[in-house]
Amino acid sequence: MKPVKLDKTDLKILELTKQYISGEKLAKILGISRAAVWKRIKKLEELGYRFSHSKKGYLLKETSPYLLENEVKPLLNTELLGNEYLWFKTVSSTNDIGKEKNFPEGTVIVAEEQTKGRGRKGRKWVSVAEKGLYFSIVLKPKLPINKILQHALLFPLAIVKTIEEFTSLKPFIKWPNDIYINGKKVSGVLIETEIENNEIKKAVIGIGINVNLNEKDLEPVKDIASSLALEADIPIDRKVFFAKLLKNIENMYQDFIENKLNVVKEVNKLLLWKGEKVFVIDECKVVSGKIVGLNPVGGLVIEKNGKRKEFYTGDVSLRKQLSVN
Ligand code: BT5
Repeated sequence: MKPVKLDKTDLKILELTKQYISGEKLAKILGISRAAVWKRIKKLEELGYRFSHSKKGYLLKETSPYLLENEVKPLLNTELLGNEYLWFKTVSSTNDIGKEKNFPEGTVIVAEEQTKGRGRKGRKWVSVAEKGLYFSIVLKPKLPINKILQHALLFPLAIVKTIEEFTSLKPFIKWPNDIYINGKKVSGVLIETEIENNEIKKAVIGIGINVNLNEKDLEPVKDIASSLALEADIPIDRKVFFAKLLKNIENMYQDFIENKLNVVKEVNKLLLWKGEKVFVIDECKVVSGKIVGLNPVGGLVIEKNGKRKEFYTGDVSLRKQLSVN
């Protein structure tokens, strides 16, 4: 699988076809044959652009709905995230790509569709083509391992902030990595890290967000999942949302690295099921209790009969609806 990028000639075609232009004239300006022009138009159509072809020539009628670099970059005002930007129409999992090579920090890998999208512990992530956001970011934070959990909580926090900026919805964070709206999951984060000398050497942050999925799309996870569009009752512009989210992640990441953001405090305010009775499943061990909040390093604190227990990994479910995947 290779990432797809438009080259200068493709971009020039998009520019020149904003008005009707004949194939002959296009070929002349671009210094290529008419057959080559036709081939490129075909390629652009496969990438979601729509042209009208008539006696007058070509006219760009619709821009691509895909999160291609040339579509997203003009909306993006980040310094680090997206400097290296890889777009795939289909991929097994964007995290697999992120782990493959030594990409520079800030590399963003995005796909319209994943054939093997995954959650934690090998669980499946439903990735319906062109309707969600499926992407990974490569970071090299050089943080000590006791900050791993706080670093991980940063991403759900940035997702919540972006949803709040975009809609009037009230998202919550289900510790440690899910976003819930009105009791349903709309997003999940999968972080895969390489540790060396007790430091995070590389982290691949995989983010899945149900942006414009409808009920039928969510059939495999019905009853537990929803999408931003379903909850907000309006379609969401994926390109603008994505650019905003990357900016929020970058800002929060930089603030966190510079000790200017107390992630635990912020996530504590957004914690799902605080004060409610839950089960925590951690490596086959099931513990029940009431959620108290987070401890200073981001671990989940549960209380039962006056005794407190702290968790650093695991899955939380409400006592009344225990679900083990
Ligand atoms: C997660 O795992 O929630 C992490 C999901 C991360 C997905 C992104 S997409 C880009 C990158 N590339 C990847 O391959 N993955 C990342 P976990 O907490 O283990 O939750 C998985 C569970 O969520 C599943 O077992 C289902 O119950 C549920 N689920 C699956 N697909 C869903 C969806 N689209 N929306 C809501 N819930 C879903």
